[in-house]
Amino acid sequence: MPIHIPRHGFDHATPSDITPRAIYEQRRDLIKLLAGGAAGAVLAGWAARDAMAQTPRPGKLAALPGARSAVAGAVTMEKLTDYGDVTGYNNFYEFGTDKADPARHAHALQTSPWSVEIEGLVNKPGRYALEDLLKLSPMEERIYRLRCVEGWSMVIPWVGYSLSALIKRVEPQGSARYVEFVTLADPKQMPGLRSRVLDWPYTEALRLDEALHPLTLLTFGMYGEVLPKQNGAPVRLVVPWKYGFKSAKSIVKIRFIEQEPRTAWNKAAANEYGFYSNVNPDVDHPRWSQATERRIGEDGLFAKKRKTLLFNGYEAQVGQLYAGMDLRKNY
Ligand SMILES: Nc1nc2c(c(=O)[nH]1)N[C@H]1C(S)=C(S)[C@@H](COP(=O)(O)O)O[C@H]1N2
Ligand SMILES: [Mo]
Repeated sequence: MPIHIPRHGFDHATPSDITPRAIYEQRRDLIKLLAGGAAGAVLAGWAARDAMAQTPRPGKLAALPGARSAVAGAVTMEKLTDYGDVTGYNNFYEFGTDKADPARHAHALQTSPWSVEIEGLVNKPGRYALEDLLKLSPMEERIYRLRCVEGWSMVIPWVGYSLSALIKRVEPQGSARYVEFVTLADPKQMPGLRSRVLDWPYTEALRLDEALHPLTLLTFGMYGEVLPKQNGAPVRLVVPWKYGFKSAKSIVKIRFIEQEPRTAWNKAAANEYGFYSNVNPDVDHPRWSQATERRIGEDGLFAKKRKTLLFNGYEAQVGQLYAGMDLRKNY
């Protein structure tokens, strides 16, 4: 039975919040140490429960707990965005362009059975069943900021593991330079495909070193549960230092290629959506500034604005990937 934690106990990352977290981490380390011993099974159970205790579980979908991630930059102490906002205010154009459309229409999405085809320049191509992907590496919880190109942001506790675990498993060949993500495009399930707003299927891509970066999360859940359909069930990407549209939802194919591919948004408006799309307050979108953002749920819809951070605040972790590159040209 999941233990119930009152929401407000976790909503505000105040200094008084930080001490219990530190104690909690020490306890986890202790549990890990002890878990090797005879009482291992019981203690592992406690550890799993501890992981759950980090984040309030909404109790709406199947549980998918993840242990606190050890990856640097995986946790922000900012207040989590309300689950209702994270599941009610979405971009998922396959279900319509209005922010409320995905929550309204995504229930039609069949997420089981599901598989992801791995193809292109790898030694181990093939169709990977979702069940096998779920077991490929231990689940971690990562609290990441998601910064949408339109100027809003959220803070979400995602559950998944580094995409690098899967990439290493399929053994990219030396010529593989880019990783492309192809998402589901089924007109029977997705009413938004009737509109020509994008060239379906929605595709995205990363340079191989970006895809291998430990922060790049192959994501199966959020808030301790499997992903809601409007958030990209059953498997999506989350690339926290890039604008949200790089984080492709409902992935059906991962392709290893040599040349930088066009992406769905790049095809729609190349001057507005470059290949890199790293969050950058100094490079404006042609039609609006990127210097600030509004945090969903904070002080009303159009109230206070926050300063947008270079690489969405993950510069220490990912800045090196772009050393020597002109970020104005490679936007
Ligand atoms: N397949 C697909 N993936 C997608 C999109 C989409 O329209 N289709 N929208 C992107 C955009 S613009 C953003 S900001 C994020 C939003 O993710 P969220 O709704 O879980 O917050 O998903 C991204 N992934
Ligand atoms: Mo977005």
